[in-house]
Amino acid sequence: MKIGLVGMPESGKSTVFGALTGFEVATGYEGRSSKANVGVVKVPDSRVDAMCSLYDPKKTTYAEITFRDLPGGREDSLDRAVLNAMREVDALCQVLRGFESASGEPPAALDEIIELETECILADLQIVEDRVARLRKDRSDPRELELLERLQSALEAETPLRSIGLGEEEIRLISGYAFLTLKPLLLALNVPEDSVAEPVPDDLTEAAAERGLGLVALSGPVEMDIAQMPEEEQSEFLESLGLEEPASHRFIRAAFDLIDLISMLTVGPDECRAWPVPRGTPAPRAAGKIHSDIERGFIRAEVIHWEDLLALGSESKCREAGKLRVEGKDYVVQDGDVIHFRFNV
Ligand SMILES: Nc1nc2c(ncn2[C@@H]2O[C@H](COP(=O)(O)OP(=O)(O)OP(=O)(O)O)[C@@H](O)[C@H]2O)c(=O)[nH]1
Ligand SMILES: [Mg+2]
Repeated sequence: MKIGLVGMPESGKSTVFGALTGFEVATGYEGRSSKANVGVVKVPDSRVDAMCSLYDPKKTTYAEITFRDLPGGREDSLDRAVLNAMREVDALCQVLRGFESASGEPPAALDEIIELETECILADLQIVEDRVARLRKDRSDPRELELLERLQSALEAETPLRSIGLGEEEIRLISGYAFLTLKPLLLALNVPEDSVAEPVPDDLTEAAAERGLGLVALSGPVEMDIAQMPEEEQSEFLESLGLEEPASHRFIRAAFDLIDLISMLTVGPDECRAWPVPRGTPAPRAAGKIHSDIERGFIRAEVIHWEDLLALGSESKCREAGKLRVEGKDYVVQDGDVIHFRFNV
């Protein structure tokens, strides 16, 4: 799953990318190359940590997501190459400049939200108009034409496609177009280091709520410092700020939630691990994430909710207490399920 960091030039995308990945990346003028940075990030998960406290496993594996730091484009707008790179990712995070720019411009995050939205709407509209014109001419697919005409009126009314309540089947039908305004979007306000503890301005909270978008505030440079501290120092530093965890952790989890994945857990003395699976996945297909043999020979899934396992302390205690469920092939895996799959080889 790939998530693209997008936004206006100099909004701090590369700085935020560095904070998330711990990579040293070029920022500012040096970062202005056309090459995109790519990095894999572990999704912090307190459920995995809790399982590790029970099993003390040799190995711990978290879910992962891939971030791409996309270039910002021209001085004041996004060019076509950037828009095309945005089409290739599964979800978008828009980094908003919350600090005064090098040339002394005050932050204008609300304008940035509206500008990116407008550019994405125009880009999608162009695709829809071209396709509608073609379908009207050759009359090959009346069903698609009808749907695209609906999309066209929404876009003409400046509504992003993610807000018009498309059904699953409709989304499948148009998936090939990779519409930008249909991609899940998360807003990340990159605030100055001295205002990390301040609340997000009301106009931004409202703009996010109106659009049904998530909004996380973080300071790229502060998060980068935290990411590079030794662990003990990290918790002391966070405590001194009155924070329980780095903002980057909240941001990564919010980004993970964007792509509609849930996590099932596997546990044992060898490994405790989170496995991302799409919401709604039946048990055998989820088992196939671990190994195709387990899917093929699937017999049953033994399922404990991670909180029950943590509270009771062992699988046998859960079994005694009736907290271990035996589920068949129609069972739909739930977020936080600890699962043992039984299978024939
Ligand atoms: N004061 C301050 N400066 C920041 C902050 N975040 C980034 N900067 C600076 O702003 C400039 C732009 O940051 P980048 O991370 O390169 O921004 P970008 O969005 O990747 O820029 P482009 O890729 O050129 O579009 C750099 O000089 C950063 O050091 C911040 O939170 N506070
Ligand atoms: Mg950059």
